[in-house]
Amino acid sequence: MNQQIIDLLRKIADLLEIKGEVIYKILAYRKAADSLENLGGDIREAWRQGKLTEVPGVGKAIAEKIDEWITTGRLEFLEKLQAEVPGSLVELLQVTDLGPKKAALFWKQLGITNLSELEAAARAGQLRDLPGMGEKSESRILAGLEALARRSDRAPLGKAWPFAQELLAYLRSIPGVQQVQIGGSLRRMSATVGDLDIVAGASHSLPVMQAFTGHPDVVRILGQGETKSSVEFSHHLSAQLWVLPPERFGTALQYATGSKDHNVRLRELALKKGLSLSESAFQRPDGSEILCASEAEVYDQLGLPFIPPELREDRGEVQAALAGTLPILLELSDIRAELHAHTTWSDGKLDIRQLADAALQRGHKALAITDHSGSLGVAGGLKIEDLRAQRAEIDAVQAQLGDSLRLLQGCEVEIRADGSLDFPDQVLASLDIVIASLHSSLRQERQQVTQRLLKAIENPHVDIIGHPTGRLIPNREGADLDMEAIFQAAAQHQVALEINAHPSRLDLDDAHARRAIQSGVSLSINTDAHSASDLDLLFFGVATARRAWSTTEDVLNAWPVERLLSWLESRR
Ligand code: DGT
Ligand code: CA
Ligand code: ZN
Repeated sequence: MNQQIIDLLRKIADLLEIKGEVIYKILAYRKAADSLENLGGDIREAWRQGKLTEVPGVGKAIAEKIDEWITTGRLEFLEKLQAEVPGSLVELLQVTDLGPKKAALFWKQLGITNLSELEAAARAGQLRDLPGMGEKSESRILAGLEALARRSDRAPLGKAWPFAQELLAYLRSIPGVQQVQIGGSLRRMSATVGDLDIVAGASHSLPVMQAFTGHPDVVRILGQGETKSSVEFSHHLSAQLWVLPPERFGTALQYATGSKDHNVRLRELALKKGLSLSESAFQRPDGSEILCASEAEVYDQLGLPFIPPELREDRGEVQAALAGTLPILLELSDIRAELHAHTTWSDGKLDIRQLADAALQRGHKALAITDHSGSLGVAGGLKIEDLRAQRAEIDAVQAQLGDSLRLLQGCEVEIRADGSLDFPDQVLASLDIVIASLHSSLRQERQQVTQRLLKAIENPHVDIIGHPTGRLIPNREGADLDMEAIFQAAAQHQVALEINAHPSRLDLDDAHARRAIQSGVSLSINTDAHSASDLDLLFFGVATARRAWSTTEDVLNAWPVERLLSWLESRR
């Protein structure tokens, strides 16, 4: 329900924008959608209590529309709007770099209303002659369409995770359910997930299955059985639920967590011990069973220590477990510092004091204020002249905070298209920490964009490279970088590479982060916070680092703060 209302408001905003409506109206819908998304509670409940207009950004007009939609299941305003602007046009906005202006152009000039018509027109070479287009932008659109097809229906972790939590809470509330856990790629914390896999332990499966298939967001039942059912939800996510007796919960959860390749390894090990392994039990040749109520018992039965789900990708974890060389993985509570965060000095929502309070609340011991440098127009970046006043403010807040939190003055300095940095060296030298990031010209040739990043790594003032590839999940691939060259240079110059924890980035990804570690590069896991709640995204970054076999030693901001500070000091 929440998601449907949020999607509805976003759709209105997109259609208004394609229509060419004044910007403040469009932003009003987006703001309301964001704010409802952050509400944390049930929108229908707020509606029932007549409290919708108390949600920031939800005015009378929008509250009335939500009311009409909940009460009647329809929205006249949207129907009228779709009579003017075809609703299917919003599909086009999923294509990377295709905004509402272009969508409007294609529609008005060529009558394109959906993705397949867009693809046909692009293939026929009809887009290149439109105003503001060209052969290059036409082929970019084709590439975007291909990327979109490739990603198929995989949901980003940041979308699947909160929905799965809702679903787990729902299932836990069903009488007779003793345990419920998420499995599958979501439990392994993959950056995107194909579907949700959930395992419940209950003596009677029928009531649990009925509650599952009867969930209010279910639009289709894909399969229904005694131990397994699967459904599709309104926002394109599907889920399967296994229900087994509690004494078999361990094997079921292990099976459903996967990955498939990891499970194949475990079954091989079981066979060597003369056992077969399935989701319901180990079986001896005589047909008798060994039941496992917990997952740890499954691993124990195979003579293995518990293998954390994030490692279960058949990337050497079973061999390491057998050899007793599994890494002691980094944990969320090991992170002591946020090294990438924005304030009102650029595009952040909080001032320095507010951000510091939010970091303190989350147990951080150090916080770097890293606002954007000036050239990144959209982000309202810092001018060189601003840095002195910002330093004074940081000093003043530091005096208020005392020893509780160490503040650092930093900057997220833009790597320009030619590889030079936005601030001159003597300015960078005055800062406590420097993150260099690419935000534009990501589609340069491999050699050119790699050189750009290498040049930034070689700058003696740069400490961290922010979101190194610039990918955006689900639909913008990162820059075409020679990653091995980047890892070598970063190791040589002792520049850390970021795992940007925002679920739309997770950049470096798990595979790159693992290669980085193997190459002797330090990582920095940062949220790139623009608000207080962004600081909580750290969880996704830590999960990605765990998938990369990361220990505390590999991560700057998991070091004791004194060590981090002396590392920074030694580089100035
Ligand atoms: P996804 O949904 O594409 O992001 O990836 P997973 O890993 O969640 O895979 P999914 O949903 O197809 O299956 C869930 C789990 O079920 C998987 O992680 C392991 C188990 N599984 C599925 N098919 C097989 C199979 O053929 N053999 C074995 N051993 N396990 C399987
Ligand atoms: Ca799955
Ligand atoms: Zn940033």
